[in-house]
Amino acid sequence: MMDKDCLFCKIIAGEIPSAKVYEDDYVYAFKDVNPIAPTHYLFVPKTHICCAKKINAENSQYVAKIFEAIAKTAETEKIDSYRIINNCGEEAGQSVMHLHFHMMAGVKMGWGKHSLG
Ligand code: DGP
Repeated sequence: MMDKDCLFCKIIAGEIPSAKVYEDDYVYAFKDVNPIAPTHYLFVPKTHICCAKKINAENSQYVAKIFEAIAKTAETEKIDSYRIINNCGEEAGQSVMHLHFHMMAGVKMGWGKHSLG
């Protein structure tokens, strides 16, 4: 089910243009408009799920398909090392309320308290 007022549903439907990097029956992926790494893609389910909080037994297949899609994309584009991030909720940095996983690569990444906030 799509949500007619959702930005990413409109991108999936082609109503708003995007730079597609991957697509199958379950998943659409495109370049983040505001990249924070040399490679920065967004992987989204082709159904409206607002956020990780709403993943359940009925829709978790989409999450599995997204991780398959990320692995395929990495293989095709020969991306050996990458980070996958999901922001859930406003304080965690979620700004678009359609479940999405950031795939980022191409830079040495830090880890630890200093990467938050
Ligand atoms: P988050 O902050 O985790 O909700 O990530 C949302 C991301 O979506 C953010 O990195 C910028 C990206 N974004 C927002 N609007 C658009 C858009 O219209 N097109 C594309 N390609 N990316 C967008």
